[in-house]
Amino acid sequence: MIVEVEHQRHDVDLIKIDNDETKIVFSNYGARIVSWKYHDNNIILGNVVEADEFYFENPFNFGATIGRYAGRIKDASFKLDGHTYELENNDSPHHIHGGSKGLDKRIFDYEIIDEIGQIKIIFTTTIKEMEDHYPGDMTIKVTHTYDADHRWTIQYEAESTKRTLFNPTNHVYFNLNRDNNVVDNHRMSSSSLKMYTLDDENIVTGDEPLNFSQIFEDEHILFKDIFDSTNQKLQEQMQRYKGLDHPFEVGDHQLAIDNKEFELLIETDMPNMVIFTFNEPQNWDSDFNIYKSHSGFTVETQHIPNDINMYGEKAHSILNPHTPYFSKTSYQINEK
Ligand code: G6D
Repeated sequence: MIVEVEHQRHDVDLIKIDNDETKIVFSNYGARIVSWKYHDNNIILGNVVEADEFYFENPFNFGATIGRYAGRIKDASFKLDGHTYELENNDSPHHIHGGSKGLDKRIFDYEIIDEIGQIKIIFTTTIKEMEDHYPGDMTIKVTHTYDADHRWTIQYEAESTKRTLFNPTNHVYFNLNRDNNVVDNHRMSSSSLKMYTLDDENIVTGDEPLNFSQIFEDEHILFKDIFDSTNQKLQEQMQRYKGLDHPFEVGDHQLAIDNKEFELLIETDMPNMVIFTFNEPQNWDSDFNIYKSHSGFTVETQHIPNDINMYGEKAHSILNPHTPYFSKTSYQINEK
């Protein structure tokens, strides 16, 4: 495996890893993935342009590390230890993606470790309570590892000076089609798939999740069959959102997504995955916007969004002071 660094403008670096059949590129801007190719096939979105301008402008958080809190927090507000914290309502009236000072907008420091059979990039940054209005100053480490088996692993490590919320994810969009046509032909497979429903403002309802094993009676489920389902509750969600933008509970913390040529295996220690099928990309008025509805899908591993307002002190996203946070997710690509 070979690794090299390319410096762009605005302090943005690209860290390019070559593993023969596959090539992957990361950046210090948002500790993000920029490109992942299997031979000539782009398997993630964004790799058409490796330019810094694209990532600064892009409103869809392509490939970025998202935090402190990945999903929406209802009414941009939460209570912890009897104190009410008001966050930025950047998805008015709600808060999303950690706000405009979130991890995706930061230039991280980094160090490259070239080991036998794998290359690690350790990205580090700090975030202060004055910047994003969550309690506590934090040190954050995001390690991207790429190994000889074409597996990309992300490890999140963090520590806070005060009791706070921490629920990060990565916002990469995949498309396994050689022609990069819409992802409706991709299948998702897991031993169990349960989808949480959303109200009309993208907030988790807390209702019993929809059990896909009962609706589809198959372990392999086509995205198109989900979009066109005649199951009343699922149809209502698909009509409202024009696709998936939903948290799932996934059997054994493992999900496979495939088309005829490739299979993507996702494993995580997180209990939930938010699957978003890029439903309305047309709202971005830019020459960079070459995307249409369902041009890609995300698999954002995390604790269920808005857990702090649903479960209070029992929310898993609460991080105690001076207590190390750790979580890990991997994505592996195989050619069939
Ligand atoms: C997240 O859930 C959200 C979407 O609603 C949003 O449009 C996207 O990020 C950019 O996945």
